[in-house]
Amino acid sequence: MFQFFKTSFQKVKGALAKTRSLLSVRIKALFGKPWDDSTFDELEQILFESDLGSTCAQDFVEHLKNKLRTQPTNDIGKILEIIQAHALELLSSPPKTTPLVPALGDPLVILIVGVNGSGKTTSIAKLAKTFQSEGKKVILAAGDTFRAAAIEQLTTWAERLNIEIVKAKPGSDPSAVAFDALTAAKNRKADVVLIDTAGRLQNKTDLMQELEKVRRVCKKVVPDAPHETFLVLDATTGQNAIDQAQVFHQFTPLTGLILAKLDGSAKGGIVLSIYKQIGIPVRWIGTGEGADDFEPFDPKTYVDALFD
Ligand SMILES: Nc1nc2c(ncn2[C@@H]2O[C@H](COP(=O)(O)OP(=O)(O)OP(=O)(O)O)[C@@H](O)[C@H]2O)c(=O)[nH]1
Ligand SMILES: [Mg+2]
Repeated sequence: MFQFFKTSFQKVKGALAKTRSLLSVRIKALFGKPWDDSTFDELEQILFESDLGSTCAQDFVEHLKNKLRTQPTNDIGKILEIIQAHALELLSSPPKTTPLVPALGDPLVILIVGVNGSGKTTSIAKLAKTFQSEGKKVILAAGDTFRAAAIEQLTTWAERLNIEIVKAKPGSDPSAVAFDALTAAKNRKADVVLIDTAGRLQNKTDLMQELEKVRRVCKKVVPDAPHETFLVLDATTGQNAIDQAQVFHQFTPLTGLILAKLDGSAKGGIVLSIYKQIGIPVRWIGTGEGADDFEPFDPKTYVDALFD
């Protein structure tokens, strides 16, 4: 057990190395020498550059200012503690959306959405492996029928992980693939169905209508499905990710976010901004391209790794 947590922390810490050098290392240097009011402007800039966004960066600066006014200290350890505690409080705020629990005998249906190249298919493989390691029977639905390569990519993962996949010819209706996958899951008593979707269509309206249809058709087989809808965000895209989350959430109620490619990003502060601005919980983080490079999002581990 202890070994698991240690590994998980090390992985998150590794993924956040770039952000840490931009964020906590600079904050330590900033408050490690005599400071005055102008120091807080520099702090705001550092937070902004780590992708907290302006609202969130200002909130952190105000919080620290207030704390230091009532309990003045020059101890950098204590100053970091104030920032860390504030981050943890933000990340522990209750989510605005709640996932549904499948009815007895029904599979858990998770719809995976996100823009082109954000990391959807890879995240599906990672989720599948996680459920598989818990002894669950998983079925993949190749709902990105827009490109032949997308179906092939998911098929390769399914073969590698030895997981069943339901697919159709490129160009066919994704909702039909979802219907077949859910029917197969019911017949074969599978525990989980993961549905891949296209990230790019002719335009936003087409994409949202397609997702809406997939949701509608899922309900014909499993009335409450999809129980979860995860939006995959590419952490390297920074504040753009916030806009994407807002657009998707407007059309397709999201129950959680998967933040992929955190390992390549210097913008790990985006997580704080996400909680401040949209309130949809980050559920998983992607820390690399392999099926094991995936960690459940834990606020404490994240904050510890960010400021370690
Ligand atoms: N470093 C890193 N790379 C990742 C991660 N997740 C995905 N990738 C890579 O990002 C690229 C795109 O990932 P996909 O899973 O194909 O993304 P997608 O959203 O399915 O893309 P489309 O199907 O084209 O819309 C691939 O090269 C993945 O290997 C991650 O957590 N870390
Ligand atoms: Mg894909």
